[in-house]
Amino acid sequence: MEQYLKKITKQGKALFLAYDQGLEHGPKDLIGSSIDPNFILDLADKGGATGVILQGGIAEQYYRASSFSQVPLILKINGKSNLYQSEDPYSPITWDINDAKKIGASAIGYTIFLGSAYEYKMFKDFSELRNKAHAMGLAMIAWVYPRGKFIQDEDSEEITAYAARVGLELGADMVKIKYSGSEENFKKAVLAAGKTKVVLSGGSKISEEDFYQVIENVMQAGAIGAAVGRNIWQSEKPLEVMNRITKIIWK
Ligand code: FBP
Repeated sequence: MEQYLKKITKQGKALFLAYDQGLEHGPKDLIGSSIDPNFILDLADKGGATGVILQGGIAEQYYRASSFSQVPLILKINGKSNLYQSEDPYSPITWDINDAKKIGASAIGYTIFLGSAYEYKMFKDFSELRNKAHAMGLAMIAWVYPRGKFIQDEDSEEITAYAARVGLELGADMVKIKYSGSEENFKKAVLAAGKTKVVLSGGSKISEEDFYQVIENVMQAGAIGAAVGRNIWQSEKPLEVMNRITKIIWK
């Protein structure tokens, strides 16, 4: 619901700097300066992000203690490593939601692996966390990633629209979904999400020009913005990339 999104949007649009990949993928993703959480917080601040996405440990040790805490914190409240490669993934809760405000959170992010054998557990976790988040005045963002042995193509038009719809059905204020290949395809996902706002989930690093085109396409399709990690901080000029993305989102 829109009332919860005020803190993490500007004129109804959003650009989140995602930085939970150290848990999801390991330090191999965190090339160059991006290994240092302070570098990311500085970047989020200078690049005008409307939110920074962190796991609780980094939020507690860096965000709370920093002068950058004017960039709203989106606490990523579940996560898993990629060392145990289950055909059907489950992402456990990693932080106590009751402490979310203590570390300065404005919103909660939760991953659902749609189609996994453990989907039912993630639906249950999500629903409980959502109710608590709203009672605390925090927005609830669902990362909905179709994944598991029954998912043939994680990025197809149909499955992406299904992921977006699940965000609406489960009462997410915002749903974060992967790119489905074209503006036309993505439009169907935005339509399926109804009143739940849609943001693009960045994905692995591609050429900067190609990435700007993806942002352009999803904005044309009706998304309100993007949550981007690797395509920003794996660039040699991360601030420049953020500035270009910002221009597309707020044009
Ligand atoms: P990126 O822009 O780097 O893809 O970050 C978005 C994100 O959702 C992160 O929050 C998360 O760590 C990562 O993607 C997970 O990606 P996957 O599960 O596809 O490996």
